[in-house]
This record gives sequence, C-alpha cells and structure tokens, in this order.
Amino acid sequence: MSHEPLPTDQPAVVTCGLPYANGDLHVGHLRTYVVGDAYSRALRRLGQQTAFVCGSDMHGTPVAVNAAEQGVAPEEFALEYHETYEETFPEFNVEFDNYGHTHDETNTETTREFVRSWVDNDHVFEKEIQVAWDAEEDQPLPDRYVEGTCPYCGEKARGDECDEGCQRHLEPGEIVDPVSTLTGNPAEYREREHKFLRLSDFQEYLQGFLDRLEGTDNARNQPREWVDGELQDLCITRDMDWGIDYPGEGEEDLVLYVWVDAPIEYVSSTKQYTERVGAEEYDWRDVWTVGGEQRHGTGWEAGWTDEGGEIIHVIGRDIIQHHTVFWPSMLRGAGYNEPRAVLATGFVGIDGKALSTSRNRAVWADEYLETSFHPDLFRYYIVTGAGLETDVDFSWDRFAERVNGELVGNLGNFCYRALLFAHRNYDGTPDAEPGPEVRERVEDAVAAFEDAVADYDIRAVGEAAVELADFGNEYIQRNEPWNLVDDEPDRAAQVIRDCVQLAKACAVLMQPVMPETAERLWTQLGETGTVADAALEDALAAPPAEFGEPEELFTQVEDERVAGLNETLRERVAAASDGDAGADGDGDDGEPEAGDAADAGDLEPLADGRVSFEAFQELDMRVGEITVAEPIEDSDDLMRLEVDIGVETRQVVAGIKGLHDAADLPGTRCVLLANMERAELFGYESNGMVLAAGEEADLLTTHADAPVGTRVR
Ligand code: B3M
Ligand code: ZN
Repeated sequence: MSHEPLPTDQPAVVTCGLPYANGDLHVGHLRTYVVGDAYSRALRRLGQQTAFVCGSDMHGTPVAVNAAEQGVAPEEFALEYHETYEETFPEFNVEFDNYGHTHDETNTETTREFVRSWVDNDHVFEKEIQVAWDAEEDQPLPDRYVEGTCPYCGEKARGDECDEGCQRHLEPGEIVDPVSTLTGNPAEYREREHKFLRLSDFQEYLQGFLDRLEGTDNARNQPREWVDGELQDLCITRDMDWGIDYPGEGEEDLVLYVWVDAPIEYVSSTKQYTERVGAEEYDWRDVWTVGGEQRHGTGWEAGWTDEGGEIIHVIGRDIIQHHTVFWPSMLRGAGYNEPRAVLATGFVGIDGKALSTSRNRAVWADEYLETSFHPDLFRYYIVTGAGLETDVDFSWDRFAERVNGELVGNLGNFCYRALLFAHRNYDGTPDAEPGPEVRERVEDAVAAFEDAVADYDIRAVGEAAVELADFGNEYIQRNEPWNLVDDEPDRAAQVIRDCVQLAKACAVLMQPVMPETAERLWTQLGETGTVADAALEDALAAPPAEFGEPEELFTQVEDERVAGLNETLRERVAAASDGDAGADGDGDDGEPEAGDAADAGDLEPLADGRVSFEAFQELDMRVGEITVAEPIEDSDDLMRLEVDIGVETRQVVAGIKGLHDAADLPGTRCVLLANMERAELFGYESNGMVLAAGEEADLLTTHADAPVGTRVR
C-alpha cells in the first residue's frame, strides 16, 4: 500500500468476506456486500482505480455438514448455492468485477503456490496433535463436527470458532467438553500429525502492521491483545476429503483448512479479473505484489513497503482475527503485499432481536426481492442505518418510516419539485449562473464526501445526498421561486438553476449507495452517458439546458404492505419455533445464532466498543414527568408526549404505544435524553427522546422521587 491518502495512484481492490456456499442469503449477509459495493463505487467516484472482487467459499465443514444433511455431494451442493449467489448479488446492485469460487482452478493453484512459498520460506512445521474423534462413527471430527465450550469465554462454541461468545478462532483440540455433532456422543481424542503455519515468525511484523492498518476501530484494536500476547500457531490442515489437497508428495490425505484457501480467493478472484480485462487495464500484480513480484529475504518479515496497491477488506465483525492476524501473516509469508484497511461491520438484527436462521427470524434476500421494493431502498437503509461497526436493526416499520421520510419525502420530493418547476417554466435548466450559497453548499458536500471515503465512513457517504436535498427543500421554500417568476424573472431563474444544480449534485453523490436511482435522475436531467462515469466535480458542472418532465424517484411504502410483511415474519418465526427442537438447521453463515434457551438467545449481543466517560457525559439525560400523552393516529407505535423537565416542557414523539395506554401516562416519571438531535416524525417535531427498553418500548422511570429536571448520570 502507498500510505498516501485515498485516492492514490496505485490501483485498489475492495473485497468482501466470502459467503459459505451452503444456504440462502439474508439481510445479514447483504450488509457486507452492499457496503463493499457502495464503498468501491465511492472510491471510483474519487478517481481511484478500483476492482471489486469476491467469490463463494466452497470448502470446509460449513459446506460438508450441510451437504451431508441433504444427502448431496459437497461439490454439487456448493456449486448450486454459488450459482444462486452469482444471480442474487446483482439484483441488489452488488456488481462484482469478478465473482469466483474457492474450488475453481485459479484458486486451487494459487493456494498451492502460497503453501509452497510458506514451506520454502520455512514457515511451516509438522506436529502431532490430539484431534477430536467420534468412536461410534470411527472418524475424525474437524471444526463443525464438534461442539463444546469455549476455553476463553465459557460460551457454547463450535470446533473452530466461538460463534456465540467471544468470536475467537479455536484451534483443533482447544474446545472444552467436545461433543460429536454426528452422534451426540462425547468426543474422544486421537493423535494425528498436522501442518502448522508458524505465526510467531510474524509477530513483530503484525505489531507494526496493526499500527499501519486503517479501517474500523474494532478491526484495528481487537487484534492488539492477540498479537501482543503469545501467538498460537495456525493448524493449516484437516482430516477431511472435501477441500484443497495439501500440496506435498504423499500428504494428499490431508486437505487445507478452509481458512487457508478462502482468503486466497481474494487474490485468485483479482487474477481472474485481470485475465478478463487484460493487464494493461488492471494488473492484479500491481495490487497484491510489491514491485510486481513476491518478496522474500532479510528484513521482509518485519518491515513494510510503500509499493503495491490498496487492499481493502470488508467483513463481518466475527472474522476480524482471520483478517488481521492470520491473513496478513499468510500474505507476508508468501511475499505478498499487505491490506491497507479492514472494515468490520456490525451484525443485522431483526425487529430488535438477533437474526436467527434456525428460528427463521430473518428477512431473506429472495423475500425482499419478491416485495418489489427497489434494491436501492434496502441499500440506503442498511448503509445509513448505523455506523459501520454498529449493529443495524432491520424492521419493516423502520424501513417504511425511513423510505417514506428520507427518500420519498426529502430526496425524491426535492428532486421532483426542482426538475418539474424547471421543466414547466424553462424546458430544462434556466440560463443563469448558480448563486454563491448553493455553490458553496455543493462544494462542502463534495468535500465531506471525499473525507468520508478517505475515513471509510460509508454511512456519511450514504447520507450526503439526503442532507443536500434537505437543504434544497429548505432553499426552495425560503426563496419561493413560484412567487418570483413574474416579478423577478432573473432571480427566479437563478433560484431554479440552483435547485437543478443541487439535484445534479444529489445524483452524483447518491450514486455509490443508490446507483440505479442516481442513473434515473441523471437521465431525467437530460445528461448523456452514465452517472457512474461522472467525476465528483461534475456535481458543480452545468446541467443540460433541456430536459423533459421528471418522474418521482421513489414510491411511498404503504402501511398495509408493512402490516402484511410484519405478519408474515411473525407467522414464520412462530412456525419455526413450534417445530424447533433446538437443532440448528442453519445454512450457516457465521452470524451469531440465538441459542436454544429461548430468551437469553434472543438478546442482542453486547456492543464491541467501549465509550469513554467523557462521551457518556455528553448525554444530557433528565428526569421528566409526562404531562400530556396522545397517540398519533396514522402511526402504529408512536405517541406525542409533553414532558416537563423542570427547566422547560418538551414535545417528544415516542414509539411507546406497544405497552402503554395514553390515558395512564400523564403523571409518570420518565428519563429524557434532552440533547438528542431534533427530528420530525409524522409531522410532529420531536425535541428529545424518552428512554425505553426493548421492542415493546417499556418506559424507563425512576426508582425513588428524584425531582423533575435532575440530571441522570
Ligand atoms: N466464508 C464466512 C464467515 O465466516 C466465511 C468468510 C471467508 S472470508 C475469506 O463469515
Ligand atoms: Zn469464546
């Protein structure tokens, strides 16, 4: 990597964690792919040459176990899912430049080359280890064939990952109280010889690497304790048939661990892209190697280089260790370049609870597509729903609320108004110079967009157009061009020119997250070519003098649709729980699953990051007393409250209809976040937020009689 700020002169590659080809895709998976896609589009927007690659993860026990359950050979089973994924991603406008799979020839060869390189450079050794064994079936139990307790956090864990607890990778033999998932019998241990990658060779390198690594805080900080402590060597082979054979004479009875060939697919997939477009257009070597070759030799293990391209990995936060400890060591051990950034996203919850495929509490990719809601709506929701590291909750209610408020009511409304007025009065863009206020505002938005991309703040990228439209609506309202047309035609022309300019800037800025909608707006503006090819500066370039009558960009999500979708989800979860004997029929995806003990498993996982006391102190929370409570008619869950907080009385809109009767609320003590940003909901301003617990919004109150207005600390 160049260590220069983005965009750089080097080519970049953006990758997404590979989905295991073993089950249907759901919104939890989609978050990573949408973020990766939007981020790579945003990078291109900045002028950074970028390839966006991925592939299906075909090997390992996640595939073998599910294939066996279906009575199908793993290859056939995985290929079928692979083909489905290849079709599904573009339907969400997730357009990989190359989508391969780990079982193809390129990856098989590249993986073997990596391993040979490690062997040649003396990073691999053999060791006798105890592996879990099922005596009844007389077979070894790698990874997901065994379950037990995590030795680090005590949670229930799988053979190679603490998926419900601390998310750590577990080495063979580490799990406590192992039980065979084949027979349910306690596992025995047998001695077997396996190959290991000596991670301690890379300890010093990894410490420096983490100092340089960019991306989300969780990815940069979490691995610290691992690379500062004693680094456990990584067992890279397994006793299995399904996988890539270990590339050693007479050692073909061992296959490589799935986490060896999976990340190598990032390289293989980039190679395939180069094969397709030609090295003159995009050369994988410029990205993955340093100075066009694999490097070895004195100093290499510890040092770094500013040659090579920009490697950016987008992953779920459960596979940080694999991408910040194992993978950089694997790359370095084979003489390759290092990742520049790792963006580890939070999970996706459903209706305030953890997504659970075994409980069918999920919104499936196909299900979303069947609703005919535009994929850009989902993209917008998931990208802007929370900062990258934070979990995002998906609910159809919230989806409708955000689409209707932010996209239909704000962005769509502004663009339509602006273009319609311009078309009716001027047949297109009026002949006038844009005013300084709007020019400055667009320049600021462009600068903020650039900063957001450089800071990997994809949420801010997603919000840019809506924020600009928000200003646009206010601007048009304030200037009332309809009152100027007759008396002050020049001024009217300038105001409308400004509005068309803002709409054009919106098209340019929204393209990474809502590519198809941006394209429609671009066409409505009478622009030729594609908005994907527009540069960021085009946000300030003059829009075409002529364009036709615009159409609305977004359609309102109707309440009845939401009610129907909620009902379907509820029925499905209920049906799944009825038949649920606790078995995890999960098309496993690496998402944390709700456990069998219903309630504990339903809880959201604890947040990763900690906040400082200073940050907490910024929250001004007060004891309040509700004086007025009225249900908001058109809403299923909102109430308008007036809350006395001593210094003043606040109107807040609260989603607390679920458990509370409006008539009971006046006189109730509550806790109000007084410096919450203002919001408008169903036409009411909400000036503060009352705290409440859970989906049903159980209102928080005080235990004793702290006076109204008292600060909560
Ligand atoms: N196939 C899926 C997961 O654990 C796994 C990712 C591989 S990325 C190289 O989320
Ligand atoms: Zn654990």
